[in-house]
Amino acid sequence: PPAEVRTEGLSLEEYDEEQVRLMEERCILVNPDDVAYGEASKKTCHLMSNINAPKDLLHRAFSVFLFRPSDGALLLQRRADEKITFPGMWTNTCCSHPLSIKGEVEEENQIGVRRAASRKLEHELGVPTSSTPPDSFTYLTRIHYLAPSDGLWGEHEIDYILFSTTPTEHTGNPNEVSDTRYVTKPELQAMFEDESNSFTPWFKLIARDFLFGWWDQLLARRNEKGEVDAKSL
Ligand code: DMA
Ligand code: MN
Repeated sequence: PPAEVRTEGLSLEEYDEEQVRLMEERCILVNPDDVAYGEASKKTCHLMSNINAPKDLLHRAFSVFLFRPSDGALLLQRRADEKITFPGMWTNTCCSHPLSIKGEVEEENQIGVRRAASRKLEHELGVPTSSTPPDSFTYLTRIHYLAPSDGLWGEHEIDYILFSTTPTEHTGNPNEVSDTRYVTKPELQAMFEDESNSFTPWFKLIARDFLFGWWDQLLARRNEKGEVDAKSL
């Protein structure tokens, strides 16, 4: 195999070619206070051998929750089987990383993370970036979590949680997403109770600790037409 897939003594030749290519993206390394101090490849950042002590590698990420404005249903995606980490699992609308590139390393008003969210909503779900300008996202909080995927791979992130109620259409990029579904709160509860579904660990964590409370507030603040607006949070 070519040299670039043999780095760190690990062959990626068994994996999807496009997903292997994306492993060369440059993520932003941060300390537990989210102070950026460098960059490393997506591959380096997601190997458990680098996440575990003593390396303790931690990087910056975001999780978008897109709600349909007309009724407040949440758009879920199922990760493609091609994904190297957490394949085939149901999760929130879109997750990824701000990259160590001009524009996405900027921190004021979470602008870099907002730009990355807009970029990836288009890449994964075909949402035009024109419908997701940076100020269309409501930043709620950031969480620090660690979750192994399969022993070799995992996540260790400071994850910025963004809500959006921007009106939009979507289509799944099949290399990223194998299914999408709008769910109401009770429909999501029922999905969680059905043991045949698998969910990403960060989605389960965010749902348990934050999502349902904020979703209640979103629905409680509907306007006279019954529409939800993430800016009301
Ligand atoms: C990484 O998501 C970000 C979080 C919050 C888990 P991902 O694995 O979907 O990233 P990407 O789409 O860049 O592969
Ligand atoms: Mn990550």
